[in-house]
Amino acid sequence: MLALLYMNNLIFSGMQPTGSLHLGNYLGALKQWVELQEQHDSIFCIVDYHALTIDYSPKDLPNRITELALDYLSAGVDPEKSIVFVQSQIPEHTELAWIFNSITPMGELERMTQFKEKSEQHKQNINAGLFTYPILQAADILLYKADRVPVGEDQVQHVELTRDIAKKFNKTFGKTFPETKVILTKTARIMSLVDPEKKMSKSLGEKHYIALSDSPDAIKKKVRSAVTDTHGGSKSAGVTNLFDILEALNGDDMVSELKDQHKKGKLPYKDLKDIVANTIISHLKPIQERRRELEEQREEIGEILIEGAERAQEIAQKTMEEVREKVGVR
Ligand code: AQP
Repeated sequence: MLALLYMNNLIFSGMQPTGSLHLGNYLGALKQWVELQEQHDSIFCIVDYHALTIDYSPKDLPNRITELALDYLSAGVDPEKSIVFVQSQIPEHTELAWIFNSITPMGELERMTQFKEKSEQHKQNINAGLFTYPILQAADILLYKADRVPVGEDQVQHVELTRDIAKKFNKTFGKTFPETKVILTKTARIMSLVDPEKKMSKSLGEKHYIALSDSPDAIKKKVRSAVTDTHGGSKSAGVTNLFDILEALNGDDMVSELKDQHKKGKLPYKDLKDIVANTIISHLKPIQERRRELEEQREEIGEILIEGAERAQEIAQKTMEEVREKVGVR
């Protein structure tokens, strides 16, 4: 159990409960969370307030939160080793976000690529929350004084902003927060199977991603239809993506041999795709089995999240006492 002390080399990360997780979420973030928790104190959050910034169903949200918790645990996040909790259970997240709102220049937020992309995708609902999303994210991270944030490449800009906010706060009010850094995997950006110039993403549609819950047949079908020779060049973005997926799941050795065969023209795309599909299937099998077991114990998921929130709030309250004092709102 955590004492009322900040932890060294603390890891913090989170995901939104916005639907089923895909291979990009897994290889960019979740897989490394599971590895990192063995060496570091770790906090993994379900960031439900972030999910309110795009159209969603209030009726479905509680179930989505449970589903995401199931995804975390079945992938190997261990609540005995890490704190797992739901963001909205701890009001200090939004309290700190408000304070950060008041020190973050509008111009910094206007530069954020995710805001530009999401504004394009959700033209009917460009709300202020979507704009200030990275400030809430900075509050999520800094509330726990986290040193490292394991995320995919698309989130690097937000973590850089978190660092800028920490520096600005420290300069204005005195040293309080660490200058948090990102931890990326070697393949921090998994691309869409159909449009390999874009990152694998739920909102592109089902054919673009492998869901962690996809059946072996669905995986084979999706990988077989993956785009390969888009530019007719020696190695297209689609082929690179298939090798990246293999490397992330299987390590370097096997992949360098296959790359060699590919270079020599001895690896037909059909064979490469079969290897990729089978590798994904065998990697996801134990995760899917574990998920089926955990689905039988849904009430325990609620208890894990309550206990996680209690542990997280001890730290959050301590930070906010310090922050309130420093900004003069005691
Ligand atoms: N394609 C990707 N490659 C590597 N990492 C990725 N992540 C997301 N896509 C890729 C990482 O997954 C974590 C989850 O972040 P999120 O909850 O904010 O989900 P998201 O990025 O919004 O996921 P989608 O599929 O892209 O959702 P939509 O389409 O709804 O916007 C983060 O660490 C992220 O970097």
